[in-house]
Amino acid sequence: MLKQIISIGLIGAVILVTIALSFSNYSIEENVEETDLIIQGDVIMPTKVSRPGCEINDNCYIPSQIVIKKGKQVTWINKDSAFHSVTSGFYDVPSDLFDSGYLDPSESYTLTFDEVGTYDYFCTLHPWMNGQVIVE
Ligand SMILES: [Cu+2]
Repeated sequence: MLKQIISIGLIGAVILVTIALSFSNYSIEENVEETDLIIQGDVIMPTKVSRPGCEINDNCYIPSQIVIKKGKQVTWINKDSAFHSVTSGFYDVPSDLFDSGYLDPSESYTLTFDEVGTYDYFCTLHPWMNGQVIVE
């Protein structure tokens, strides 16, 4: 009888530890994803995005979505050999908030975002190039 109680207790403890571990693993994965999203840095226009295809994996701008705090800057860098732009809105519906003009290869463009919001942008030369800045 005592053995049964002990073994039931042990099984219960093993189940509890397993549940606790699976929860802790889950929260670690969540943290990694959040860290990936919160990037206080640059957005790159990589090579070959002047041809369609980058939109399939949403990497015409890398990262295509950047989350920053209010008042922070974002710097875009053109690492391609073609011209690109960072222009607010969508190709069909530009929003006139900002426009880098044509960025030469290796040229960069920096904006400061003082207002909370979601800012979509695109490249005026390549309609498939889309990105988003989220200001919190
Ligand atoms: Cu472009």
